[in-house]
Amino acid sequence: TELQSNVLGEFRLKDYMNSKLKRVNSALDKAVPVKTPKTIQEAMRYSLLGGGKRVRPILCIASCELVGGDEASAMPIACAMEIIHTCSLIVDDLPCMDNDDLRRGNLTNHKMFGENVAILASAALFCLAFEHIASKTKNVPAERVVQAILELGSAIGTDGLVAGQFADLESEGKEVSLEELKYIHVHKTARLIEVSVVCGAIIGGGSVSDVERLRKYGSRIGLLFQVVDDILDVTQSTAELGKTAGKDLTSDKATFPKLMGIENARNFARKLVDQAVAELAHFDAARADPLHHLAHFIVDRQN
Ligand code: GRG
Repeated sequence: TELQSNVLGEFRLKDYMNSKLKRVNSALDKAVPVKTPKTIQEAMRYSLLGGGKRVRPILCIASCELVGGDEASAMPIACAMEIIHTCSLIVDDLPCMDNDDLRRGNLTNHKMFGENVAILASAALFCLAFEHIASKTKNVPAERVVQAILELGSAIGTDGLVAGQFADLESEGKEVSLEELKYIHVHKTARLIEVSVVCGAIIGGGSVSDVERLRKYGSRIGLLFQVVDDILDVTQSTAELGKTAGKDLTSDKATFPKLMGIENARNFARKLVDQAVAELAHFDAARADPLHHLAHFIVDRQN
């Protein structure tokens, strides 16, 4: 396995991520079989299987393995993270929200299937996520599964994703403070990443203190993810200036570089990655390699 080769030699994140990605994609493919109503199933599959880095499921599995669990136990809930993520992207792209035509280089779900189908596909994906955890998780004590479902539910509702999206909507056209911007992204982006790590640790049988350390790790890399996204928006739109100007230059959306300056945003990103990695110091170093490198992957990524 990836961990064994890691103990023997140098850890290769690319190989690790690619092998996890393949198995996550194959599990996701099986999670939504083509059946009736065909249009809804097709719309669900269209958004779920149309690319994406699969960062959340990979983090979930890596966290489970860090505390001694195995990939198979975490796979159903790891898939649920990607299913919920996809569902939130479909909603976020709708005309009544961000009104986007493109997602992951393809037409958005409502552009492809119409708004009515997109909403139904999103609702169906949402239900599927929980059904999938309950029906497909094997050889894990039921208390762990229930605890993980509780964590997931509370991370995406009014204490999580929905709260972040709502704060984002309400901030439109207004001056946003750094505190408000953090609130938006802690809820909108960080909580799903955090809960992916937390649920992996719970399913894998991590102790309470392991879970809490990994929760901190997850919250830092979750926020880091958005800070880096904002930095990439600036650097990539500057690089592409003249071709297709990036979002950051064409909208007055608040971003970390805008509110704190690009250098401070970079420093903030470094601070978050350091804080995240510090939480891993309590674990066996070789076992923590995947999460260690994943944190650096998030800060170094180019898309
Ligand atoms: C219906 C669950 C649900 C929520 C409703 C719409 C909404 C509330 C929340 C939207 C949250 C949102 C769109 C957050 C942005 C998250 C984000 C950073 C997306 C980009 O993630 P990547 O880079 O994308 O992981 P890929 O394409 O690689 O998956």
